[in-house]
Amino acid sequence: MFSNKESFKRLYLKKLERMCGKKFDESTIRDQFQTLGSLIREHISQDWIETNERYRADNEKQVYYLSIEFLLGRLLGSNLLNLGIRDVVEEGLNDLGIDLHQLEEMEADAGLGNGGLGRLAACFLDSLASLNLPGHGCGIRYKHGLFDQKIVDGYQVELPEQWLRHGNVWEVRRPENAVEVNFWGKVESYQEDGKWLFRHANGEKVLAVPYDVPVIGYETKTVNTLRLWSAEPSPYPHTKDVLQYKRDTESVSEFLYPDDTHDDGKILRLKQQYFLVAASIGSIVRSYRLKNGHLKDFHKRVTIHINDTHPVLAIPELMRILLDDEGFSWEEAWEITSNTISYTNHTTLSEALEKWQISIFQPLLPRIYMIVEEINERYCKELWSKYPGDWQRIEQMAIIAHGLVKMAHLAIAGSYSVNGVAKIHTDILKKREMRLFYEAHPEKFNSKTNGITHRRWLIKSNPQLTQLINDSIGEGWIHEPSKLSSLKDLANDQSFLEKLSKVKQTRKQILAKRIFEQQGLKVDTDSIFDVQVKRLHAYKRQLLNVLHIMYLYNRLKEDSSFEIHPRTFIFGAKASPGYYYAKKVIKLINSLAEKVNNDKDVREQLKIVFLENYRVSLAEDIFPAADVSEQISTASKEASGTGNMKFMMNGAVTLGTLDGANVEILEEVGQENIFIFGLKADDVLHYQQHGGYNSSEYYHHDGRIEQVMEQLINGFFPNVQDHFEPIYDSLLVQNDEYFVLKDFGAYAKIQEQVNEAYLNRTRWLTMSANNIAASGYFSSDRTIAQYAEEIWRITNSRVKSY
Ligand code: 26V
Repeated sequence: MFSNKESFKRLYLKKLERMCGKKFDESTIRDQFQTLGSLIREHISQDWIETNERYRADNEKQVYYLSIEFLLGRLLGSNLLNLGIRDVVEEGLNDLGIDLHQLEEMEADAGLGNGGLGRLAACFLDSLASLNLPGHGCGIRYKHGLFDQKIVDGYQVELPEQWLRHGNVWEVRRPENAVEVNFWGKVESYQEDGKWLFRHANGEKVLAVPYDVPVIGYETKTVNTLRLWSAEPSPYPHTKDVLQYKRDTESVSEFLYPDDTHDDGKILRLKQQYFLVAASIGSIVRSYRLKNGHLKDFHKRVTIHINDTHPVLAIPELMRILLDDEGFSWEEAWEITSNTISYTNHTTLSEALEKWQISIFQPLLPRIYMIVEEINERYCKELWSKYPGDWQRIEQMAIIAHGLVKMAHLAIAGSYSVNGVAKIHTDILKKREMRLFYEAHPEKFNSKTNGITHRRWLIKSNPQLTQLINDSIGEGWIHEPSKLSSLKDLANDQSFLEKLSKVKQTRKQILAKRIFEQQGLKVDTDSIFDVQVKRLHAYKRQLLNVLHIMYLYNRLKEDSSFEIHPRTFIFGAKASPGYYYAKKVIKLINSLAEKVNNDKDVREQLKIVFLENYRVSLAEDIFPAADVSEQISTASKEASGTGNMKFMMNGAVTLGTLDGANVEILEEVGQENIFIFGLKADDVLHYQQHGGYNSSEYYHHDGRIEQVMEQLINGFFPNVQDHFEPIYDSLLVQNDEYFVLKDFGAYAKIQEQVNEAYLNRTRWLTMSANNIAASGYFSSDRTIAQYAEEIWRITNSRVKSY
């Protein structure tokens, strides 16, 4: 069908008429997009069926990746790329007068995630399929993804996201595979063959209906599945108020929760977590049973990975099935379960570690709670025999304590592997947050540094750079990203550097055009594009960046001898709707942008852009255009970061603290190709434990800091007088929890070095080339190969390549 453009055109036109019921001349761009999407889905259906048949026939071990978020973005471009049919399609469409880029713009982002955690899950799916590994995603088909952000008068306004408005061309609804999920009700005990058994009775039933999305591997016949569950009313509702029941059930998969909110007490969030788990495990067990009859060897053929603690109820749910439905003893069930589940931790921030009040948990999930209680009791007993008399330690490690169920403790107790997402992150877990658990089960702990799929984040999003790399070192790096290291030999080759510079310039122009179209702002593509895009959070310290820009502004205004290379500071960030402080920082960035961009004294040198509605599809235009990658979190707080890797792969130079994966970026690229500054993780941990930091000293002893701090409250921002007092207070009254003022001096100094390095054009381009050359390690193919070998113990099955 896609072997040559003539046959593609013929089939495309036929499909369009059949699907849309109109002649091509009358079709809209949306019709044309839908037609292309369904044609591709049909095209891969044979491989999809065969992949599933192969997995069934071979009966090899499978991994199921359970995640409350999958931040997929758009799929048309990456599917065309992975299928190797982009050129044929583009040319065929051109003949018909259709611009493929325009069609791509028709696709809504599948924004079923908040940020790093959800995007990591999406990258992992791409790598699993591309490495021909039997791995499937299980998630929730939220009706509304992460909110759309509008900036009105400098403030963030949230609008409900509507990605399903025009349907989703990639999904296949499979009502025949629906699973019933029970909430509320009570536990009944009964006797059978002299044995006491339990069952969940009078539950409120929610029907989980799967929508399957094909996950297409790169240049391979493997097509894996992402199964997204949608909540619907059961056809037999056992209730009088049917309308209310319908609303209640559908609300379970209606909205993605924005993170950074304190979820404690939000019953709907717990419902979502159990819904995902019960539906996924139900369907995994069903298909396993069909094939194998009994579940005795379940853990030998199935491994279930939980992405953070959100799906941790997989542990008691699997126990419930094994005990109540399959009749295993507790010991047998525990042996199977604890050898099936593996767990990744994604944060050390204590406020982000999930805990649920028993008063919420128990009535909603009575049988599951009973099982968690039993797990807790046995776990505490086991600890007691390991640490006799050390009740303080056991109290700290208990799964249930002080009226709370601690989800991370359950995850560690019930899994065979616990991993952090970067070396430094895993070290901090072992040393601090999870020290007692590491002491008790050192064999479970391991580290898997995150990665990103180079297919989306380089080949698809930056075809210009891809072409240059191919022309320079061949195409071997595409299947083996570590081969990007060959570019090192060209990092001092003037003609290569010239071409690299041209690519960057082209990409800056593309972004500049978008900025102009979106916000009517002209930016200078000869200026340094200095970019910070990520969720807005105090620990990520967008504020440090802003205060430094204020300082530059002051210097430029006051000191006529002060010169810098022109800079465009670009921000993109969503703040959680209830996160007061983060929203203030967004307003501050926009207020500063208005001031700076309209000041004719500085606007040649400084420009600030806040890009509205940061999301995957926008990110694909941002990373390729960046010169400087801002990764300035308070050391120890950012578990890994993955944006840092996307920037690096596109030739931006990192300006960062020794935090998360920045540490490994430094190791890979070498210190002459990165700008590192500020407090180290150990310093931060030391201050947190022993005190000794007084932010007001920095305020009083550094004139630059005093000036910018005063400007937050003295009318410098004329229309928003006093609005930034909360920020001022967080830095002074609350003693600057994230060490912004402490790191200010070091940050300003390293920014001077960035400026200087950029002035030496060859030096800068060499740094940029070295970053691309060293980025292969951060391909998620490497990460997934490590998970497959060291945690899941799965291998790639026999497979045909194209
Ligand atoms: C959640 C919450 C909820 C309560 C209030 C504060 C707070 C702060 C952060 C979070 C997010 C936790 C999970 C998460 O998204 N972690 C991110 O995972 C990425 C993939 O591993 C990693 O690159 C990021 O560094 C990490 O923040």
